[in-house]
Amino acid sequence: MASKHQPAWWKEAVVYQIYPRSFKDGNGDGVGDLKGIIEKLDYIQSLDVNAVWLNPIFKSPNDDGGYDISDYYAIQPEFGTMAEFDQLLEGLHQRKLKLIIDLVLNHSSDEHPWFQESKKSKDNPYRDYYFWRPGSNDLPPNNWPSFFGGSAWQLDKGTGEYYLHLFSKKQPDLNWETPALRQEFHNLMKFWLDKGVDGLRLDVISAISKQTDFSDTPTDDFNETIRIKYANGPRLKEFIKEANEQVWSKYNVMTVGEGPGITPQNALEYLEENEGLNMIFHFGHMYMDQGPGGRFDPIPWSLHDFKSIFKIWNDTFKERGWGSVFLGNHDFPRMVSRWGNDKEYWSESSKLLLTLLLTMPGTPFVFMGDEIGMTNIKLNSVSESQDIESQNGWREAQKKGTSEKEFLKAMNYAGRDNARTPFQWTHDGNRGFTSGTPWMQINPNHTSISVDIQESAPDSILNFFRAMVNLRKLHPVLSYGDYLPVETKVANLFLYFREDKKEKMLILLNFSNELINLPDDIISHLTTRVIGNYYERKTFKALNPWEACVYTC
Ligand code: ISL
Ligand code: CA
Repeated sequence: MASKHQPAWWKEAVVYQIYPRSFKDGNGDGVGDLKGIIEKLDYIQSLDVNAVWLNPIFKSPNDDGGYDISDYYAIQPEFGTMAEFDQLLEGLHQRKLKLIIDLVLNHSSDEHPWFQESKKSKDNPYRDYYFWRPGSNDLPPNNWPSFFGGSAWQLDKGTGEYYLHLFSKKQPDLNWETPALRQEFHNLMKFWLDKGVDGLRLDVISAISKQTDFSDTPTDDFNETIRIKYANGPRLKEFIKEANEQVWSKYNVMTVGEGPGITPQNALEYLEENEGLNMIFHFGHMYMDQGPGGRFDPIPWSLHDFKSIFKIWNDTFKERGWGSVFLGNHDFPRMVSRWGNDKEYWSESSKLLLTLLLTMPGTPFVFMGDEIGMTNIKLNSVSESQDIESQNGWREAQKKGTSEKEFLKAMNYAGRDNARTPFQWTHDGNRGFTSGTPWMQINPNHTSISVDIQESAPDSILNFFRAMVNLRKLHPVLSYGDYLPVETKVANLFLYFREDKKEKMLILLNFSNELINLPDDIISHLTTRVIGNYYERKTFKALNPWEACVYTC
């Protein structure tokens, strides 16, 4: 069946996400920076990826890992200078690599001049760049909870009103109802696109249109509140369409919107050709193991649910729009610790997850470190966390009488620190990341998980990743082909075909520590194995623990 999707670079790209603070320190202050990334351009190119997504690199008090921007036109001084940014962009382009920057337009830092002005008085010209509302009887305007615990409203004594902050109180939400604010952001996007940036990752874009009646949320389920109250606001489509008309349509730019709260039912509304975004990050699988209390209320996940979420989304984008696939990023625990087995089957399950990521429909986004199987880190106290979401989460948990031991368990399972430990370049200490003292402790298992160990080992995760990326490039069916999941009663088996008019491939994944016998009708398809994470298949009739293999049929 011919693909209905028009070809585009970003549909065929494999994107590599870099969290600059933790990738490579180029000046010895223990904090990753642009100079460090420039030093590692040849490594990035050796991965055979096509684009790099940088988490925010703009001036920020760093209350939330740079997602609190105080100057959208300036590089975070800790990360370097605009000259180094230009050098990095040039270095990427010379290697035929594209650059995607991360713009945070739902909120700014409270140290941004706009907010400093806005809070001065009720009639300040910048007052309506943010949302201010009177409370009542010392209570906030409504019951909305922040993503980071507590109320989403903060009282400002200066004018006696509350301002909205869906995230930390140092991240006041911007008011997109104000045309001057939207114009400011159109100018901002043009500035960075004129410099030659190839893509925009738009942070929490699903929340930029607010329901300005600010009525209470009717539910205690946080992810439900995101869906019905924070995301999918009445003017969201309009604001995206306007940005497309005013800016994106004038550039050959890829736009990917981070869309917490966007659903399979409404996603295509935001991806209309020439009106919408090119693609979105959706979170069905990423919230699957979060209970009603959100991240620090973990619940077991099931492969059954995991499979049905992938089916729902792959069906959504079968004819129109375009999907994105990620299994980890800077906001979630390491994929091999969360979905795999980072102990006895650390290598096999890392490779299995990379196989899934790189054989699914949609553009794969690989989080730095997952190509070498970096794992979660075990913090011994909450005070070791450097993530405001965990620190605030602990503050809220204490109010409910949760013990530190209990909270620490949830934090070590689900917290974002897991994804932000320094990249493990060498097996001997911090030297691979920094010549100084790293801003965050490096995972002690760097002695066995590091680039220098894996670079020359033919069966390493790193070299499997390279082979898997290459396989995806050689077989357009893995980008544009149909997705045909195989129904199976076997709980831990994940099987699916990818098919187009020229080719049919079968992907077999065993999400368990046990040997699994394959159904007979599957075995008949097993002609040529093109890649696998076990040297040779001990038996045709079964999959080894955490075995992943791809066959052409
Ligand atoms: O971490 C989450 C809460 O469970 C995610 O849902 C995340 O907060 C949400 O998807 C928005 O993430 C983005 O915006 C945040 C920032 O902290 C995240 O790092 C960023 O990816 C506020 O800017
Ligand atoms: Ca540095």
